[in-house]
Amino acid sequence: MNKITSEAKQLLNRGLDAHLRIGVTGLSRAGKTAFITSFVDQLLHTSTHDNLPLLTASRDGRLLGARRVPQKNLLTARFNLDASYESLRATPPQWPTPTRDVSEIRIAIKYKPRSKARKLLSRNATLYLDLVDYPGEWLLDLPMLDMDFTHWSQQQIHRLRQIDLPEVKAWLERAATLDLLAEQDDKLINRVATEFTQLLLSLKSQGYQLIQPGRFVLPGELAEAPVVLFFPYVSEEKPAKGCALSLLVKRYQEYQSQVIKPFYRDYFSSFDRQILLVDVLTPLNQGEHAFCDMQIALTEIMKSFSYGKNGLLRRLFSPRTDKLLFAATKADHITPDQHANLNLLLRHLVQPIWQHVSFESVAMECIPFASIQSTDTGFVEQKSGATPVIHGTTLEGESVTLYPGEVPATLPKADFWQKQGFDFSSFRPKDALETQPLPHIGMDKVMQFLLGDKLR
Ligand SMILES: Nc1nc2c(ncn2[C@@H]2O[C@H](COP(=O)(O)OP(=O)(O)OP(=O)(O)O)[C@@H](O)[C@H]2O)c(=O)[nH]1
Ligand SMILES: [Mg+2]
Repeated sequence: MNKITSEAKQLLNRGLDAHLRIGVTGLSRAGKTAFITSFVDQLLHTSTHDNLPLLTASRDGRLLGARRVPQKNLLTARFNLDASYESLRATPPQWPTPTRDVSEIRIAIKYKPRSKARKLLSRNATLYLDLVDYPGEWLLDLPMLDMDFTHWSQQQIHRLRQIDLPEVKAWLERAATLDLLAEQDDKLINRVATEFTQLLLSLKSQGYQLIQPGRFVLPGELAEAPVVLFFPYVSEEKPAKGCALSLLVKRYQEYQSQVIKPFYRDYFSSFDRQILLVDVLTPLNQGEHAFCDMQIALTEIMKSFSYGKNGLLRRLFSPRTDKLLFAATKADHITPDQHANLNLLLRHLVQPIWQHVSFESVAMECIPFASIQSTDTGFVEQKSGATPVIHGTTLEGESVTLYPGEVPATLPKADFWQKQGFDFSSFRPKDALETQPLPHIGMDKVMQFLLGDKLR
């Protein structure tokens, strides 16, 4: 009894355990908005539906209900749940529109505690949950904190030279004609920087994910500010005061101190837990260049999670994340027999971080799932026996039944790309009723990992 009372006292004093701040990230179109919408929707319905059997508190009937409450952080935009619902409940249903900035939503979850200590305090307990949606692209900027302008420029130009596209060549040739040591004019810099941003946007639209600086393509409120108007430029000589190159260097340094650092300080280091959403299937379908690029971008992103004692992040800020989930999204695009392969492939992709980085008691897991299931699964009889299929409505409104193919269980080799055996279509969400929770695959497993222990 004494032990329980002292635990109860601790809980009272800490009070903190009743709050959980979860960072939701992923590259563009990874499925963050769909995820947060479904996460909240599942919680709002859990007292009336058996929609989360793998979330222990829900299975045990201890979740009493959930509701949206005003967020604490007044400086961040509110996650627009109503807009998402509006799209999903439109006729025909549509996916929510792309988002470009940080936003958050707070949910209060009321539950019956199982832990004796908590029961002593109260019969019902409340967990306040903040879900913060932020673009994974912003994590790609972390390595820039460790590089000066010259080093960064060398690396960028080297990277760009490896991309075989006419627009990249044209920009590199143009940049090579500039003499920024002689030039004083900031108009020229602004013009070339705008062209550089256009180039990054064009790369992004062609499936390239490794875009740096990340804010150039997702500037949020910084659009057109001088701090996002610079570009890589290599010079043998040191710039004299007042020349155009010194201006570039200054803007780069401002970007480091006024854009990258505040993001890590104000957001990243405040997350208790993080989920990194990875859309493995779209690049798998787009081909080798898209897949390799996603793999490199993911490796860069994961550097943000390597808190190791001497890691850059640990030195600058002290992140407090104790759980990190890698989740393969949109698993409703493949047949259930391929989910295990999708998970294995994700494991291979995140291997560099899993293996080499000391996580200092950060628990990790990989899960394949679908936030909003837009297909049904079944079998069709063929001569060779029953073949698993998925059935859904394409974005163009066509009803299709197909076997999308096998997901490779390891990183695909050259022969996979030659065969290109993967047939991926985008599906429209199913009709959604207000009274029913959104259909999902494995959201309960995701939730159990992220907050199951906080609902005991
Ligand atoms: N079938 C299926 N498609 C999904 C799912 N989640 C997301 N999608 C698809 O992926 C697209 C992008 O999803 P979003 O949730 O908007 O992705 P995001 O990460 O918020 O994208 P940005 O805000 O643009 O960075 C959607 O428009 C859907 O086409 C899912 O669970 N199932
Ligand atoms: Mg979004």
